[in-house]
Amino acid sequence: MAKKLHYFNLNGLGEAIRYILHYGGQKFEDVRYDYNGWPVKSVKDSLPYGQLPIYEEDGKTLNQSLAIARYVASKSELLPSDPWQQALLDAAVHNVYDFWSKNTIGQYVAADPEKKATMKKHALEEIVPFYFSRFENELKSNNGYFIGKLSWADFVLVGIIETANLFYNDNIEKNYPTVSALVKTVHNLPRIKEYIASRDHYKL
Ligand SMILES: N[C@@H](CCC(=O)N[C@@H](CS)C(=O)NCC(=O)O)C(=O)O
Repeated sequence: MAKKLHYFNLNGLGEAIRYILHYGGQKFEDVRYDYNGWPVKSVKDSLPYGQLPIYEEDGKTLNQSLAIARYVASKSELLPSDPWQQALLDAAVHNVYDFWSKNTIGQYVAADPEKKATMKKHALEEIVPFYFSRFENELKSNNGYFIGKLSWADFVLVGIIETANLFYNDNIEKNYPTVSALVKTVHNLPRIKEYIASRDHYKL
């Protein structure tokens, strides 16, 4: 079964999918595009909605990072069978994406240094505390995970934290011990550890 993930040579919305595939021992081709050389017109024009990530399997194509992550999670034993637990995880990943969208990272990247500093301050002092105090409570009351055991939503949270840390050059989870512990747990999973040791050092 030929599987391919197309994304930038960055963590972004692709890293959780890579983690989930590696965690489940799913063989896939990790196709990466240079973020700074984007857009490559011929590639962009070939994408269903002009954006990455894209997942391919047996000639079929899927877009939308959360749909891809959820699908590959179902093959990596990271999606529970109980519909209520599935719904809790869907809510969790949307909460994580809501956090990320509040950061308006496209505007941040394009901003001058002064504006960048203001935006980063707002993110670290307003957006992160609002969401991370909630993530912290949710994880703390569920044995350190979103639903009491490792699931795809945990990977989505860790992927977004890494992305925010790359853009802000910070460690946004530092004041949230249960969130920090989850990041460490995920990084220490044997197949994830092996993948991290082999991957590029991401830079913007
Ligand atoms: N809702 C989509 C958003 C995808 C998205 O924003 N992709 C960005 C990278 S993170 C992209 O392809 N940017 C390049 C472009 O729009 O040309 C998803 O979750 O997959």
